[in-house]
Amino acid sequence: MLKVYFVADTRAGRVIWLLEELGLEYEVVILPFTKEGLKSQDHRARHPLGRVPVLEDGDVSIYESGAIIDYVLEKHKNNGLKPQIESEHFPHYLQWFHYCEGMVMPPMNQIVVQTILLPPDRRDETVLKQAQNLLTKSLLPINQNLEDKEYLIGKFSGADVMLGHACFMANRLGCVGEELSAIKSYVERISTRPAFQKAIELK
Ligand SMILES: N[C@@H](CCC(=O)N[C@@H](CS)C(=O)NCC(=O)O)C(=O)O
Repeated sequence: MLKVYFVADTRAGRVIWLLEELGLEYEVVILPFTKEGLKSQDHRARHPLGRVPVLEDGDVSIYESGAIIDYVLEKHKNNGLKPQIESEHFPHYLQWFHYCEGMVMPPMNQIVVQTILLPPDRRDETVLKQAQNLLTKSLLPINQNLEDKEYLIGKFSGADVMLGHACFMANRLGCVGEELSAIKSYVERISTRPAFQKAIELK
């Protein structure tokens, strides 16, 4: 059975969300977001940096949320959540799928570091402001794309599992302002999906 190494309120939620959308059976190992939980020898054997998510599937062990999502869609079940290569939606599916970790997550990581992870005396207001500006710039094209669509490529897809989850996190961090109203509606839409709710409620 598929086994997901998971920490609540992290990217590991993407994997649970997808598995729930597809109705696949899986087992979850919930790790605490602590040094002992993630940087143990056992977990470093699964992920050299001691991070989540990790997916185990028999003899296969794989990390990187995007790789895991793609692996599951290719290897296990698709339900139309990944367009065929011939589809007109395929290029933009790839674009939004990779835009998540490539453009949105780097400034968001920095915001989390500067507002939550670092002790107050080590936080840097300039770094925080730069990250906030960069995140807003990165969110603008997503907002524009969603002005005439319910989901990133029109219908719900694996790209939403990646980037929709990132938009949800950005909104929760207070980084989705009124000028990004299409993203706000998108986050509300995603939040009504039962599979998403399961992933977000898992603690
Ligand atoms: N690009 C990786 C990022 C993995 C990652 O940084 N995960 C975070 C949680 S969202 C983590 O495990 N952090 C623990 C740590 O930094 O010690 C992915 O998409 O899986």
